[in-house]
Amino acid sequence: MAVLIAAPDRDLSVLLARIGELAPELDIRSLEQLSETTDIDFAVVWKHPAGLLRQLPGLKAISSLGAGAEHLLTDPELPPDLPVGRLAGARLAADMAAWLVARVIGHWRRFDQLRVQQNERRWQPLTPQSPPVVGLLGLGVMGTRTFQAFRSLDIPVAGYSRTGRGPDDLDIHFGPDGLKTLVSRSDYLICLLPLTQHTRGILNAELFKHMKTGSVLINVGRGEQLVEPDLIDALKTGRPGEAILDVFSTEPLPADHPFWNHPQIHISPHCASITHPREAAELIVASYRRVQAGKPPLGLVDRTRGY
Ligand code: NDP
Ligand code: OXD
Repeated sequence: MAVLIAAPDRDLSVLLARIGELAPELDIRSLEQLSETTDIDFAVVWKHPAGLLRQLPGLKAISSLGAGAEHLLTDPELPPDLPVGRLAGARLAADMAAWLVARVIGHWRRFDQLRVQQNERRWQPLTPQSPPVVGLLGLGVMGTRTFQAFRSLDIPVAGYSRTGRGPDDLDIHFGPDGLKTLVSRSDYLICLLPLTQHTRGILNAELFKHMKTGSVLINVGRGEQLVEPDLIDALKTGRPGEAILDVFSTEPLPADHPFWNHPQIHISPHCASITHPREAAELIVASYRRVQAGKPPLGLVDRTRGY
């Protein structure tokens, strides 16, 4: 029995070495060592090549190498009853929270203006405005850790989830009216939703109409959740006033895409939080041990719900 780890766009050397230290008895293969495939019973994949799953008839379970699993659920070759897991560890969530706190605080406290003043040798302390209200769309592993990070700084937070589930001490909205209420209160609206048939295109012209003038949209969920032409139009109205985007419908963002040099858009290349090789190694070993014991993999995804 063997585990395949397939992530063509990642350097897996640290991950594979760490698994070797943690569980030297495991037969771990990468895409480069794929001559024999019938004995692979667990695969951990990220942006796997088309056709890969067809070559793995012995799979008992599969896991995303990251938090999002939509890349697996949309593979037409995914066997219908195969349990699908994901790796959403504490480090991944903490890195996401840190990134979002940095983005919001840097914008609120006007770090870019301080740089301008430095360039002009101008000594002018900037008095902070009252703390902004942060609205979180999605209160799962990533959203909950992000809430805790903002809460620790006494920044007001409100949240939105499908069922109204989320941290006990958070003001949580749900349903279409709940979404409008949350959006209309937020100075920074952060999308941390998984990509599903219900969240595809959720950041659209209708939602932007409810945003505060001058507010900031931050998307770290998935690019397909944003209707990109709607955002370009909405920025002209000031609702939102700016957008901070880490994920895009097409990645890498094409060289001629209008987002690159839009003055109100700040982009990053899908790196708000990236699976940590050492944390992933521990989670993969733990997940495989569960599968070997006849249990579901870690972070079992509800395939009907889509996350
Ligand atoms: P979880 O599955 O733990 O949480 C999902 C959350 O979204 C839950 O609160 C769920 O609500 C809510 N939700 C799902 N569908 C809807 C809907 N239709 N309407 C309202 N709320 C909904 O996911 P994670 O927190 O672990 O990760 C979220 C996403 O973050 C990932 O899927 C990935 O796309 C993205 N991500 C991006 C990274 C980056 O670097 N840019 C890094 C890591 C993750 P409920 O609980 O009520 O069902
Ligand atoms: C993830 C990601 O889903 O990096 O883990 O986007």
